[in-house]
Amino acid sequence: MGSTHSNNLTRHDGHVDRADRQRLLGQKGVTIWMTGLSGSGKSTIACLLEKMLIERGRLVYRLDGDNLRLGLNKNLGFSAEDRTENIRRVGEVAKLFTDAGLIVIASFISPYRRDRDAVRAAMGGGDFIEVFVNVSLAEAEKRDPKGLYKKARAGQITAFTGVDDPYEPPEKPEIVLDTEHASPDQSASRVFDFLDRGGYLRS
Ligand code: ADX
Repeated sequence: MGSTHSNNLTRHDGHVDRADRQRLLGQKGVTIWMTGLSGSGKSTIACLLEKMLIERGRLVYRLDGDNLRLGLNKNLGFSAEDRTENIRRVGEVAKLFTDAGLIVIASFISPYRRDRDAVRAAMGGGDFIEVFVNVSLAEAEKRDPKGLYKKARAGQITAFTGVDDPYEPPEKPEIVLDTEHASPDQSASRVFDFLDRGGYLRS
């Protein structure tokens, strides 16, 4: 590895730690990782959950695929390599925000199991809650909120997840949301209850 890479570095701890920040905020840092097809409802549920948590007086921050691809990840496309790098970077951001004591809601297609598992492995036990936002391809395609499935079927977008690119569902997610049969509000409430019961909403 060349000299521009991570050689000769020493971690430097300050005088304040995560427990101090969590006490200050009255909550526990955690990352809620929502994975699923485009059009599954990830962003809709994330926004509702964010609102519920703010109304409860909790500090939450949303990381969303489309949004981060406009900034931090604007140099990445949709090849398998770029998706892996997208998730790696976002995972590192989520880890930092979790250490800051925030409740992070990350919504990314994150189609590869190994990429999601790598984020989980990098985070502390209980810090990563995987939420499978489950919908059939037929239903996602029927919703097609951004008109992207139509474009993918017409060959105007290639490597579109579910059409001509893979999606690997989680094997052991903490939560499965069935967005074909539950409303976005019901799905957001389920995640909220999981956090509440798990003690994340107090320090
Ligand atoms: S991921 O696969 O790397 O996790 P991410 O969640 O960041 O994807 O971004 C997905 C969003 O990018 C979709 O919601 C859609 O709006 C847009 N998009 C554009 N091209 C593609 C594509 N080929 N496959 C999937 N999503 C795409």
